[in-house]
Amino acid sequence: MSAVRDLAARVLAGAPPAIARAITWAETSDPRFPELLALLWPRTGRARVVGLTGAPGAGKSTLTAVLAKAARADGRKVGIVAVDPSSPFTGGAILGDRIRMQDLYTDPGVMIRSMATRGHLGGLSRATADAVDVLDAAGFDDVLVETVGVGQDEVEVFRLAETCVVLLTPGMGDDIQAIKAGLMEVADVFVVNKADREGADRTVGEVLQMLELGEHGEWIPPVLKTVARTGDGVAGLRAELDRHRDFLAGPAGASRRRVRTVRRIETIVQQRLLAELHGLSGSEASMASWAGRIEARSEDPFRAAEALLSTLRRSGGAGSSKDGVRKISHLGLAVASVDGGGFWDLLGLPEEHREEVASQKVITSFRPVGESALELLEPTAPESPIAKFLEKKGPGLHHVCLEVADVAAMLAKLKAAGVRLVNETPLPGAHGCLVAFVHPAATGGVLLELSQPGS
Ligand SMILES: Nc1nc2c(ncn2[C@@H]2O[C@H](COP(=O)(O)OP(=O)(O)OP(=O)(O)O)[C@@H](O)[C@H]2O)c(=O)[nH]1
Ligand SMILES: [Mg+2]
Repeated sequence: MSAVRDLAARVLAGAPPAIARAITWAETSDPRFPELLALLWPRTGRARVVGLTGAPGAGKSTLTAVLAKAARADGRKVGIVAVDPSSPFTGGAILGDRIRMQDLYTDPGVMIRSMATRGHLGGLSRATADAVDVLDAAGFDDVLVETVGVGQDEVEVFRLAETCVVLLTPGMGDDIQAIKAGLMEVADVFVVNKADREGADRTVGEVLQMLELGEHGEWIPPVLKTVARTGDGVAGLRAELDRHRDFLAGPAGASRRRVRTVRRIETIVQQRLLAELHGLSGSEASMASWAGRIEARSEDPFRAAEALLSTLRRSGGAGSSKDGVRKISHLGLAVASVDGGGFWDLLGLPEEHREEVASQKVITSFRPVGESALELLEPTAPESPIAKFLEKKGPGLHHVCLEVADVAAMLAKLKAAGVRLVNETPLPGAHGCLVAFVHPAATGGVLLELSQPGS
């Protein structure tokens, strides 16, 4: 079994080290993650995802812990994703009056994971969405996502939850202004936490007033009071979360899910395009020179973006390109001996060229077919990849080879897109070509050779 399949199987079986590793792959944009997610995807979509956001210190972690404990009491498995560098979930454990977070850390039915907020190239929401999917596939019934509701990134993260809870605390009029701007339209439930403090009712009143002025659809966000430290009001909050889940089971939920899925695709496309741009040779210099001209006011940002986009398109988007694919170079057939070619002679496809390729430990025999060719491959040593192939699968189609103009550029592009490669740098092949192989996992099952003709 491949390493990725093996990891997927262990994630699906709920093994904590495997889950942690899979989330690390998501976080670091590991090139194997797309393949992993493809294996996990059919088993996602079952977890209930609730996001909690609010100003630093509003009580998000405390409330998350209380919700997690309540879910555990119902026998549900809980995943917690803390997208928050200062969260107690990242730093260790805190002690509330009644809430012992340590219990969560030692409970095998709970998995707590913090996400670093830096180093995602703007892909924090993508990485978090991926982490949530991993937990979902691993069988966690509830996934709670805690974020500090400040930056744009965090709002994006928050949007990926099915139900978004915004926490406020008494006497935070300014925060309400801020929330109005960014979170108003994504909040499904408002919670005024620390209701043991003075002014909670006034804050509730302010939110209600704001809701009356603002626009909302069919769902009118409820405004609740909680004391996360003691658990007061949490039963009411859970009831509202249930009610919202029921609401989402209807048509409004379907359209909301659709918006979220589309955003998800868009985020990936956006990141891929940027990665491809950065992977183009000379793009860094070109970017810097555009920036210089823009700052000197001889060019403008839109023209720069347009020019860079057309470079990208030329470099391979539509396949019509400098480093793009030109044709099928040949089909590689594994055989015990290249001498038994009578059948191909009968077809009128005589051998044109025979050569030993040391790097692959094979003898190759080329029989041209129009613009392409058949390449018969005979192993020269037991450790030759062809010998192994013959042993495992017997003679037959071994690979498809596409001719590209620039194999290094194509490899860079594939790598940037997270495609699994057998060779990250080109090797010398037959005919003086430069070649590299792409893993069958990336191509739908067939080993793919990329070959750049020798000069
Ligand atoms: N009085 C009172 N204190 C609370 C309540 N809920 C949480 N706290 C306290 O508020 C402090 C911050 O709580 P956290 O749960 O860490 O808040 P947070 O929003 O996760 O904070 P950050 O992750 O740092 O942004 C802690 O000392 C909690 O014990 C509450 O309902 N009443
Ligand atoms: Mg916290």
